[in-house]
Amino acid sequence: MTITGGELLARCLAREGVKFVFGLPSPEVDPFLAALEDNGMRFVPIRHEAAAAFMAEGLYKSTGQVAATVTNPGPGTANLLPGAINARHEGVPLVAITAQHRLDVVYPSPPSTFQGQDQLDVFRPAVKWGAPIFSWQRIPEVTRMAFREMWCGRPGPVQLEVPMPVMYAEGDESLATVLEPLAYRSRGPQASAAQIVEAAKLLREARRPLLVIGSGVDRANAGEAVLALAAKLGCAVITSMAGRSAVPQDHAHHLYGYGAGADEARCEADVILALGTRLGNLDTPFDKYWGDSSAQKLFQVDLDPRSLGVSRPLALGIVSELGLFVRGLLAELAAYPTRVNAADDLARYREKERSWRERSFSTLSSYNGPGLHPGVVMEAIGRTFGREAIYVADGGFTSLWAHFMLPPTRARSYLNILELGMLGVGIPASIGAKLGNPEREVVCVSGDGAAGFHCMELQSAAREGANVTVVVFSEGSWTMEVPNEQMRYGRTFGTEMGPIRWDKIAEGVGCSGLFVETMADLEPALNEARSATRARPALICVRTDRTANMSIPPSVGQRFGEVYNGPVA
Ligand SMILES: Cc1ncc(C[n+]2csc(CCOP(=O)(O)OP(=O)(O)O)c2C)c(N)n1
Ligand SMILES: [Mg+2]
Repeated sequence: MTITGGELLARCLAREGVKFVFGLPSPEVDPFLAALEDNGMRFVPIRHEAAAAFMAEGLYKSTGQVAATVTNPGPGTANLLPGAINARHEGVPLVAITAQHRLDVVYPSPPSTFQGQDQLDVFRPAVKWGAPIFSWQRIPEVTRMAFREMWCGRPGPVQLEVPMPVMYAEGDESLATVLEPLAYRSRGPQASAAQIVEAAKLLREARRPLLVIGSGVDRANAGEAVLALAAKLGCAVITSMAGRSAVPQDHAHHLYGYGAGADEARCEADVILALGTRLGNLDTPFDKYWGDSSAQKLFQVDLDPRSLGVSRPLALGIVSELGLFVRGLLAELAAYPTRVNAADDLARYREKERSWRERSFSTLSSYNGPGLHPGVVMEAIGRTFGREAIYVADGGFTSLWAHFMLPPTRARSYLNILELGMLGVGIPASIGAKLGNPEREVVCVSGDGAAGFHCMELQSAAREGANVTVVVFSEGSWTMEVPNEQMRYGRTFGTEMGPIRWDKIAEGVGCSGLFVETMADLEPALNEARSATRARPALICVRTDRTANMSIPPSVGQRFGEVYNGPVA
């Protein structure tokens, strides 16, 4: 039997476990779209191609599943570009299928070509790898190359450029071998036995060991193994901002990265094991927060050698899949007694964190206006939806309040924009998360600046039955940009956005819309949204106060200043 190139491509993606394809239809890709359902895949049309990549991100971060995007030649593929750049920064695997015209008008495309452009060159710096597929016969092979590249090191987007005639070409299916993933690529790097012995020795001999973990642990779903290691070592676990859901934030061994307890733990540690984190700017990897690097041994384990030793000197760097590594380490340490003498240190750090939190957030409980305080609103959201929900945070200061106040979550259940920091990812990412986790509640909390980028995807959500709850912190302002302008110029420019009734926008695209102006109305509205999502997505427009939004703890504000300007003595 003969099959089209589109059908063959669909078979290749299905064999890799792809379940969702985000994008828009066009004649160039119709043979592919026509084959999706029969191959167990769902086509989810979007309202902007960048959002296709953001949906894939929400799906991946919450489930580990890879998705594909499909975009037409020219404009659709151009719109995907920011999505690809973001996926690259966030470490999100993604197969971007960019359609191309017939071969006699491309590479090079003459100026006369409608919607013509050389898309491989446009995408080269944005994707990990990209290639054209010029014949039906090579579809399985080039797709295998793409997946191999995608999973090599830190995951990221790859591009397959498929000209229209290749999609429509027919070939005998018996000539197309579609291999199982493990028939052409490895499971991921694994630490050697000798490296595990060396790592175990470092930890055993440490006076004050410490674990610092990032989003890599969450992606590897290795949080429980890390907690078992912390229990064995009797030490603290600090999560990076992006790795918030790697372990529950209220676990007895956990320390909040920006708190005073974590600062003390890092500065006192003689051996730090960093797992799945690049120790990036947001970790403020300066001696004042980390201690004297010459007196401290840092060892770091990551999927990607490019992430090792980037910002602090290393005593040992190991390239490994994290779950395998931590389980190997636990087996190696099993013969040794659990360290109990570290408990006093841990208790001291935890107490320091508790009093830091009390100092930093004491004004919240007594806050009585004007308007609603975003921190207080976040607490109420957390009380209503609880720790079983998936939270997606977007925005400037608003996302910091989410980070401070939302409840501890399960693994892979707190999604944020902390690698590239791209505003607007939140709403589409929450839709992707909901599609991948239809049985769970998904709540997107968003600044009103961030919400504006992709709020049209609420219509995609309504159409697809992805019944998320979105809470927009509506203060009419790009508030995170205010303090620097005020401090340096004594006035603001460009931060004023004007009022928007987000609930009305939501209603207009088939969602339930709710509007909240007083604290008394908040909890009833949250509950109403919760029940409304049985039928459709819900959006709550909450009138928050922008002065309150700016009142983040001074110690965190200072650190953010240092992210931009370097350490202050
Ligand atoms: C796509 C994009 N454009 C611009 C920025 C720079 N930026 C960072 S925070 C911010 C303000 C965000 O406003 P909002 O989402 O309302 O959050 P708020 O700070 O007001 O809580 C801006 C413009 C960015 N991070 N991403
Ligand atoms: Mg705002």
